[in-house]
Amino acid sequence: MKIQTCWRVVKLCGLLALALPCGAAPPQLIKTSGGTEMVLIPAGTFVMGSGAGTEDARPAHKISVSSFYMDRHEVTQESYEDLMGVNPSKFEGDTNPVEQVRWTQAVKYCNARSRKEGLAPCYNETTWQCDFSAGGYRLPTEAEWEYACRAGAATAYAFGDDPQGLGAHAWFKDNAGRKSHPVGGKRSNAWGLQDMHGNVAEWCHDFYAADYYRASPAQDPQGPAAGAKRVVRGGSWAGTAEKCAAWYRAAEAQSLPDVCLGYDIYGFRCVRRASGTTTPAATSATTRAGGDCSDGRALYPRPLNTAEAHLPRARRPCRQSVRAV
Ligand SMILES: [Ca+2]
Repeated sequence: MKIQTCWRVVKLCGLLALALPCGAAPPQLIKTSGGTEMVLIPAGTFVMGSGAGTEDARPAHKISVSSFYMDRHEVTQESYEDLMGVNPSKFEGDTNPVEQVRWTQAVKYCNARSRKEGLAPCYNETTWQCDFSAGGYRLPTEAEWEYACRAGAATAYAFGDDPQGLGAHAWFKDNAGRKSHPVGGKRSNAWGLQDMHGNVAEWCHDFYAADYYRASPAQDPQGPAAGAKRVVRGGSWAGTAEKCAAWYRAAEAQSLPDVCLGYDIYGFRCVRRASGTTTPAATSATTRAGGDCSDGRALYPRPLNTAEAHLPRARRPCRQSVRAV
């Protein structure tokens, strides 16, 4: 079901109100000048973690999050290669999520995407410090990620508690066939985000600490000041149903040198702040459709034919086939 159709149905049924903070407007879908779909996540308060979860997911605690924009999908291999010039992925496919990316590579992509769109980069690429006041792209905080994954749900998954429903919403161990899949192939959550559960596990900004929830700030927590690992969320094509739960916490060293140690399950998506900013670089897909294709590979159609797919990306044909959203 198309997202706009889905949201229309949800609004008609009056169910969206259950997934939104009181009085909040329905999430808005935009398209950046670089061609990426993002959802404006409304500010709100939710219960993070799980009292029935693993030790590091306890205690469940109330967190407030400011509004922000989040990529509707995991960053694709095409998007990553267009900006970074390489595709490190094991499971190749333009619309598959990029994987085998370290945390440090993910934040460099965030900065590159910011520069391309004329936004102030968030990350210092020497110290890896993040300027949260900058207008550019960054990785979501762990709290932002879980808030967006839940999309108003207090259950283990965005759709409920029963893992039997996970197959319709996620690529995970039971249905993925030991590989990643093109983004957006499973059902959206109530806010229009896809693959938050499964496909590739997603790097978050935060350092990981097992006991962080015991003393977390209640407003926009940004994780511990230091740590040995970074948070990874959502489970992956290799993960069990439990590891795909909204509350489940995983962590990995930000720059392990050996890609054989599991990086083919790690990808990411970007966010950028919404409060105090306009939406520069955001143009509607309706405007983009039929444009001159002068500024982005994202306008390329899928799939390319065999001959086109073997051309270097810069030489692939430019066609106007983007569907308005
Ligand atoms: Ca994911």
